[in-house]
Amino acid sequence: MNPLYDALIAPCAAREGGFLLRPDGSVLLGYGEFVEQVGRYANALVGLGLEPGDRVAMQLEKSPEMLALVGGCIAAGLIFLPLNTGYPVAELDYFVENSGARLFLCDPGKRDALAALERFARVESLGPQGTGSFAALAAACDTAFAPVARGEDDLAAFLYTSGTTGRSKGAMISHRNLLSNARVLVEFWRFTGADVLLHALPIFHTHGLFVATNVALLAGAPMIWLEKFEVEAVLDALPRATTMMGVPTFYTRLLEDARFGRDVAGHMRLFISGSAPMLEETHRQFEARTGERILERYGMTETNMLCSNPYEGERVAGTVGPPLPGVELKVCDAEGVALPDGEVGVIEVRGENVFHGYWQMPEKTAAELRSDGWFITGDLGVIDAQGYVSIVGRGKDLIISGGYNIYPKEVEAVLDAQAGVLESAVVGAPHPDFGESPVAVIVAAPGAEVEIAAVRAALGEALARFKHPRHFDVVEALPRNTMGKVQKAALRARYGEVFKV
Ligand code: MLC
Ligand code: AMP
Repeated sequence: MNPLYDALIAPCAAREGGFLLRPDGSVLLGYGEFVEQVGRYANALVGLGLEPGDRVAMQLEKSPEMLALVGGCIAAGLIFLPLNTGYPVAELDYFVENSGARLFLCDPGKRDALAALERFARVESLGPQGTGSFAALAAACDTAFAPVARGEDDLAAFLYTSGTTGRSKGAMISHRNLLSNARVLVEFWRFTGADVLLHALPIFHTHGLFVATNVALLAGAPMIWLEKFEVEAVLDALPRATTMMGVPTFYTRLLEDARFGRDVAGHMRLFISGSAPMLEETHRQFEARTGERILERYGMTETNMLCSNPYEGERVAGTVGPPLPGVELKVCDAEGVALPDGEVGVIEVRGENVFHGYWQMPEKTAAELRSDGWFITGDLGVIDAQGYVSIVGRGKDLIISGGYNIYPKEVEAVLDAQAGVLESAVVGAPHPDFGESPVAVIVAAPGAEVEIAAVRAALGEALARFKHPRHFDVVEALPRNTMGKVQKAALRARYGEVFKV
């Protein structure tokens, strides 16, 4: 038994036609080719001496090859660790070292620049169309591979997620976590082999990899495979799709294009949004323009999907719907005691979907995952009389930009280390395209001058581009309360309009 292989990959061998399609409907990768590629990659991974439970880190452009590599890891009983393509080497260092990965795979063009990672792991490259050193190894391998036996609670993936304090944490995700959630979603959202899913999300995160790809594989639904979200390509592909998943920025960008309307979208069975809050106004505009109601759902790296507006019942803008089948959810006080409906509190969740803790961080795990299985999400929510959940804020100090999470602490640490900076505070401000974007508020050291150009350059070395503040301000002092704590709410109010168009 290998739960994910048996449910997601093995059935592909009996499927006809294309698994990944180009926007014009032609086949990019057939189901049969996918299974063969998975087999080859699994043989190559084993050939490198990797053993069940070993970690394989990868920073790869979105490609059929990367999907097959994930499949190869599953088949070989390895734990895969996909990494955002925007991370510079300074961030990659940490992930590869912390995870104890034995193998790191990168794009062939980045191989030399990432040689420093050889301190921690073997480094191989994998590019499109059979390029890269790993592809060469795999080309010499057999396509037949007997999947390594795994139990439901064996780990399948680590996804790194930042925290309010300190470094990123590796969320340990098991076969059961992924499969139970995929099964629920296929049924809840009525996915079948007759669907064609438009896939324009990155595949290094929960949304694009687990929600979209696992659902498509389980349902036997092909995917129109776009390397990234681009309005032009999406408009091109929509007529051949039945469903699409996206972050709110996808939908606001589509609405900005006058060509987007009933003609291109009216035939769609389902549009799903998540990863960040969608404005009620966007829901309304979308319905007025297309006649379709976006189905909004709520999830997290640590838990996969938690809540969803209904497929058939009322989809209520501004809510994320009731908890999904199999997910227990309560809105609590700080001690985890459930509050009455209608009161705002911290959302806690429990179920087969909830992860196994943070890799080698027992204290952080204990602080967020209670011993009775309840996970403290850090999101603030309220449940209405119909059982619909609304996310009304975040207890955690998190900014979500275009569906990517940014923890201010990480950015502040880089800012504080710059010459002439005494201290800094980073807050999110509403942004018309990304939903939210970070603003850096900097206090100069006495007598010093802060050079914003130098600060930007330092950010470029240290952090992925999407985490960079898009507005900087140098001030005399940060607002503080009587306890000396920086009043971020006051800063959010002060900078609330900086990105308004
Ligand atoms: C790219 N950039 C971003 C950005 N994405 N900056 C801030 N926020 C983002 N999300 C940078 C680029 O590096 C570029 O830098 C500049 O912004 C403009 O790029 P762009 O061409 O406008 O961006 P684009 O490449 O089109 O990307 C925007 C996007 C993309 C929204 C299409 O970010 C995206 O696909 N987001 C989806 C994220 C996602 O899948 N999240 C799911 C997480 S799982 P420069 O140097 O040119 O200025 C999760 C759980 C759950 O949250 O519930 O699902
Ligand atoms: P991540 O850690 O990247 O998985 O991001 C998870 C976080 O995204 C959640 O804790 C929420 O704060 C947020 N999120 C996801 N979906 C929604 C949604 N539909 N509405 C509001 N916030 C969301």
